[in-house]
Amino acid sequence: GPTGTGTGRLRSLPALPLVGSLLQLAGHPQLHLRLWRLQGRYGSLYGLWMGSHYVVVVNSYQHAREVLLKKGKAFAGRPRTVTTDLLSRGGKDIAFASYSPLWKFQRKLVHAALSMFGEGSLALEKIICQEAASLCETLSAAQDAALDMAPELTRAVTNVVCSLCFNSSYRRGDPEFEAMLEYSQGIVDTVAKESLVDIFPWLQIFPNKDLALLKKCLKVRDELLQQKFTEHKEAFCGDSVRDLMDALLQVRLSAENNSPPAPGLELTDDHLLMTVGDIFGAGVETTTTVLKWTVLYLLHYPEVQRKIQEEMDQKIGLARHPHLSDRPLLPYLEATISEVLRIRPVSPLLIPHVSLTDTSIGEYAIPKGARVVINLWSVHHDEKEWDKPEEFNPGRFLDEQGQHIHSPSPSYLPFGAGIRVCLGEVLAKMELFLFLAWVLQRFTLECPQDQPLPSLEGKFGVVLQVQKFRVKARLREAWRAAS
Ligand code: HEM
Ligand code: PLO
Repeated sequence: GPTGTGTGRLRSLPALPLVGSLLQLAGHPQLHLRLWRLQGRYGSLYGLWMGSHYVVVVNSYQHAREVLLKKGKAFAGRPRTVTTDLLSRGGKDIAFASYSPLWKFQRKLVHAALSMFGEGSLALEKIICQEAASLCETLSAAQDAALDMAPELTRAVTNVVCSLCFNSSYRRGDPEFEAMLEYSQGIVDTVAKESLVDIFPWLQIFPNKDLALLKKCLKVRDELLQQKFTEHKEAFCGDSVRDLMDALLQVRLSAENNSPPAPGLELTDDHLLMTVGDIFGAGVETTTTVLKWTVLYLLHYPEVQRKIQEEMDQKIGLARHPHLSDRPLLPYLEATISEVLRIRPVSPLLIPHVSLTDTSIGEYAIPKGARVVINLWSVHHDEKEWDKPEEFNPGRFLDEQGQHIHSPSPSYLPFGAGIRVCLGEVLAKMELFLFLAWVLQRFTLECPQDQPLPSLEGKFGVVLQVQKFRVKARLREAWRAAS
């Protein structure tokens, strides 16, 4: 039929009163895979009921682009759920707050503060390189041991975000860092994963292990954030802006000086606190996850690792360390990062969107208030768009000469798109490039001899997590000889 008329009736999974379509979804911890497979029976766009909430699932890039870009504003809302309301104090952050004039203002401020500090600033490159050097030292010291790299990768990434947000960093074994690792894991394990309390809010009144864990972790996080915030407010004088926290305090101050905020348009301390919580949380969990996935794929595809190293030896050599300005010189490394972001999207279902008006997707009418889940897993594994989608092949992102990186399909949206596009794309890409370049210039990563290759299966949640695995980081002969 004609498109854009919004008259069609969307196919829906069968639903029962009260539980909705839960029976078809129950018992599937890997929700992204379940929703991907349901396409076989219901087509790429279908509806379902999560308790009393109507959910539309989008599995094709055409519909994803329509929701995110063409009708971005109509779909810029976010649902309120029990767990994300706890995390963000009722949506006072950016990621889990619904669309409003205040949210728009807040997002603009953060964007400005991030460009001022992060992106394009030499200071940030220096911080990342410092952390990369320290990571390499730790790997050197652990020569030939079968090492769980996760804590060291996390510390490196955390220190970058910590410098950026709070102008501080953590040493190895710092108890505050250990506490942070623990609470953040607890939050990732419990928040925004379509758990039963989020589907049936009334379940909160019963004791619930996940909810108790989330509350305990949030208490630790809140104390840590509050302490940083208080320190910054006390030291803040307006003319020296040391970090993102200062930048937010300053832009709030100057906005207020220009004109006192209209009622309801006021950025409270809670708003600033939750915003920094988002940047800090997203900054740590996403980038670390991608680094872990990359290391894991390099163990499975040693020829990819070899090619990255050959490219580096040719273009940079071993006499100096890699810089951000080397990015155009290392297209194969860039392509590898792109391929990791495709094959294991950090955020496999994005964050749910909500329609703010009666609208449509394709020829189907979508009522106001519908939750829209973009299944990025489906979009990145669509056989019509990707040749052998489960195959890890960085080459698909390179042109014929292998010199330039390009997106081979419009079906590639690792950071989302439109009004709700990721705020940290530039920062994340800087970190991924520098950390990987530093490590691979010096080390070859291998699977410990006596162990099977670790599984490539992710664990679904607010980010697609990697299962724990061990690595041997062997100092390269060439590097040894050169130094
Ligand atoms: C949102 C991906 C790193 C901050 C998102 C979304 C995706 C995404 C898919 C959701 C878009 C949507 O709901 O439509 C990624 C990936 C990353 C990454 C793949 C790493 C490779 C970061 C970093 C930061 C960050 C380092 C911190 C500076 C945010 C924020 C949002 C967001 C604040 C919410 C935006 C909004 O709701 O308006 N990201 N992200 N992300 N990201 Fe990232
Ligand atoms: C990660 C655990 C932290 O303790 C809290 C936190 C804050 C922001 C969240 C992040 C977590 C997970 C990844 C999210 C990010 C906002 C945007 C990002 C959801 C829960 C993505 C990939 O969409």
